[in-house]
Amino acid sequence: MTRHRVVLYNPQAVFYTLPLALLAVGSHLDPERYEVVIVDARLERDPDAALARALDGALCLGVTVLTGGPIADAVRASRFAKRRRPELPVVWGGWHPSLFGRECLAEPSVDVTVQAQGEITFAEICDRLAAGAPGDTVRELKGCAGCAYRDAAGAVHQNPPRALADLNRLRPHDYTLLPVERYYELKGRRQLDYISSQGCAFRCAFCADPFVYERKWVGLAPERMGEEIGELWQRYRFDDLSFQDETYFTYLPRVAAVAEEMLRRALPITWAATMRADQGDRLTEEALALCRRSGLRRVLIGVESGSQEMIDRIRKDIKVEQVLISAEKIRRHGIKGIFPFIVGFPGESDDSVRASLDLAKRLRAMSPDFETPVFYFKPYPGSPLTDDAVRGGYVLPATLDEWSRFDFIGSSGPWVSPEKHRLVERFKFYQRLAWTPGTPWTRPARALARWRLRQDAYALPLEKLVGDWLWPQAEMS
Ligand code: B12
Ligand code: SF4
Repeated sequence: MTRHRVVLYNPQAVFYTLPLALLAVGSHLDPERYEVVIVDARLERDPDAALARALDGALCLGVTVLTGGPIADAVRASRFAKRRRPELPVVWGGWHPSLFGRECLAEPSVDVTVQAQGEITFAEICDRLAAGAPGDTVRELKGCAGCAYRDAAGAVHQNPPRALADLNRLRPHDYTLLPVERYYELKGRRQLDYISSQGCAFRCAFCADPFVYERKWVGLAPERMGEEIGELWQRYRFDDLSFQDETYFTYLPRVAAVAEEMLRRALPITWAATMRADQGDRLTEEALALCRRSGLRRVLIGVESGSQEMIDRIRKDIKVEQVLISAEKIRRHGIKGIFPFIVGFPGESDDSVRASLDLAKRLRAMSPDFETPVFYFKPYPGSPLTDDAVRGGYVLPATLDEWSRFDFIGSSGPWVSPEKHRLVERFKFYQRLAWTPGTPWTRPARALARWRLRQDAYALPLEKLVGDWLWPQAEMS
C-alpha cells in the first residue's frame, strides 16, 4: 500500500509549548497509510528549507493557526508551499480558521479550513485527497463535515459542522512525531505538555470556546490517562507535566481518579493545570490533598475581575468569595496559584478597575507563591463581548494581514483612558517590585513598594522610571 506523506506546519512564535494540535491531528491518521512529518518553525534555523524537504511528494500541507501574530508566518509558509507545489492542497485548522473559516479562504494559498475539533475531519480530508485524482482533489470535499473549501472554479463552500467526538475514540497522541528533547532544551526544563479534554461547559462572555465548542466538553478517561502518562514518563523522563486543558478541574471525580492513577504508578513528577474558582470551592480537602500528593504544584484560576458586578456582566459564573476560598485552600496545601485579571472591559467603571486591583493585592499578599497578572481586555473574536464592542462601533480587522497584527499583549484597548492605563501600569510595577525576591540592595525599594500598595500611593513613581530605564523589556503582565 502507498504511504502518503502529510506535512504539518507550526508557525513561528516566541514560546515553546509542544504543538499539541498538530500532534492530535497527525496522530489520528492511520500510520499504515500516512507518514506524518511535523515541521515546527520554532525549532528550525531555516523553516523554508525544512518545509521544502518535507513537501517533496507530499499529499497535503496542514497548518495550525491562532489569531494574531502566528497568522503572518502561516500565510508566508502556505504561499511558499504553493510556489513550490501549486497543486498541493493547503489545509488550515485551529482557532482562527474555526472562527473565520470562509474568510481565511480569501487567501489564495489556502484551499481548505477546518472548524473546531480536527482529528476526524482531517483524516477524512486526507482519505478523500488520497483517493482523488491529482489536481482535482479539492473538489472532492463536498459534504465532508467540519470544513470549508474553495473549489477549482474559485467558489467557497461551507460544509455542515461535525459533532464533537469522544476523545476516547481517537488514537493516542504519538509523541514520537516530535523531537521532545528539543522542546525541553528550549523550555529550559523537562516539562511535557499534555491535553486531556476539549471544549468547555461554561459561558464566559470574553472567550471564544463557547462559540467554537458550543459549551460541550469531552475528556479522556482516567485509566487511559494514567496509562498514557505512565508510558510517556518511561519514554521521556519529564519532571513536570503541563495540562493544557481549558478547564482541567471540570469533573472532580475524574481529577481525583487521575491523581490516583499517577500515585499508583509512583511517578516522580509535578503537574500544573487550570481550575475555576467555583471548582476550587467545590473540591474537597481530601481530593485536593490527593492531587497535591500526586504532584500538583500549581493551578491557574482565572479571576478576571474583583467586582462582582463585572464578574456577572462577563458571565464568569463565579463569586469573589469563591476566589478567596480557593486561594486559601491551595495555600494551605502548599500549591502555587496564578490568578489572572482582565481590566479595561468596554464601559468598565473606575470603581470596577479599583476592585480588581484591590483583589489582586489581597491575593498577592496571601502567599509568596501567588501571582496576579493583570491583562487588558482584548476583543478576541467569537465572544459576545466582542460582538457588543463591534455593535458599539469597534472595528475588527478585515484581512489576514490585519489579523496578524491583532496581538495587543502589553497594550490596552480603546476602553482604557490614559489615566487608567497609567494607574494599572504603576500598580503592576509596584506589585512586581514588592513581591519579587531581590538582593539586600533592593530591600528598601521593596519595602517602599509595599507601602505604596497599602496606601494606593502611586504618584511620583521614581522607582518605576529607573526600572523602566534599566529593564525596558520587563514582563508585560
Ligand atoms: C498552550 C496555549 C497557549 C500557548 C502556546 C500556543 C501555541 N500555539 O501552542 C501560549 C501560552 C504561548 C499561548 C498564548 C496565547 N494564547 Co493561548 N492557549 C493555549 C491553550 C491553553 C492550549 C492550546 C493547545 O495546545 N490545545 C490542544 C489542541 C489539541 O487543541 P486545539 O489547538 O484546539 O486543536 C484542535 C483544533 O483546533 C484543530 N486544529 C488545530 N490546528 C489544526 C491544524 C490542522 C491542519 C487541522 C486540520 C486541525 C487543527 O484540531 C485540533 C484537535 O482537535 C489554548 C486553549 C486550549 N485548550 O486549546 C489557548 C488558546 C489557544 N489561547 C488563546 C489566546 C487568546 C492566547 C493569547 C492571545 C493570550 C492569552 N491572553 O491567553 C496568547 C497569544 C497567542 C498568539 N496569538 O500567539 C485562545 C485562542 C483564541 C484565538 N482566536 O486564537 C485559546 C483558545 C484560549 C481561549 N479559550 O481563549 N496560548
Ligand atoms: S474562559 Fe475558561 S471557563 Fe470561561 S468559557 Fe472560556 S474556557 Fe471556559
